[in-house]
Amino acid sequence: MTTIRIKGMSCGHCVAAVTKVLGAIEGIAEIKVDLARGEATFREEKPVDRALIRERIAEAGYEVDG
Ligand SMILES: [Cu+2]
Repeated sequence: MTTIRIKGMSCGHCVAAVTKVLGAIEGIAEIKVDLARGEATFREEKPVDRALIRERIAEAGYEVDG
């Protein structure tokens, strides 16, 4: 599993939005977003470009940290 830190999530709506964004990226599966930890964990069915993840998360109004 892969874990990334995401800044800017503050409620269940944010969790749903981030989950949806990640779910729309080909190769990402089994997404779990932890609001309290500010983290998203998922399985990569194939290598996924980190820059793409960063870009899509930013488009939704959040920031991948690190
Ligand atoms: Cu929110």
